[in-house]
Amino acid sequence: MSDRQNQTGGEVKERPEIKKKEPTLYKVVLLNDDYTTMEFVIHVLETVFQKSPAEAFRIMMHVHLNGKGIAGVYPWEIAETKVDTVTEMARQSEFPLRAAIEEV
Ligand code: TYC
Repeated sequence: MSDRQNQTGGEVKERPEIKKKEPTLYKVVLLNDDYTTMEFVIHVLETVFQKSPAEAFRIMMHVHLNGKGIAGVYPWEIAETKVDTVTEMARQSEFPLRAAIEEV
């Protein structure tokens, strides 16, 4: 192997492998409706979004009073899976609860 192959043009790469791209994050929001029970929404927040009982109650009341509220913030594929899980849990329990994704 010739020496020339390992020579650069003199440029120096500064930490080229260290810079990491942050994933774009998305909000999963819960939407209010008149029929889903408060208890069910709290259950969803605790099981799908890993909220404490107190935080789940707070978020549920925020959605109830304001129309919508943030359940969590995630990279796209995880946000999509959370929405699918909420939709399927609501369907099985025959509640109209809906979740949506919004850009942060
Ligand atoms: N508004 C519902 C009720 O009074 C409770 C509720 C809260 C429903 C949050 C949906 O995302 C929701 N039973």
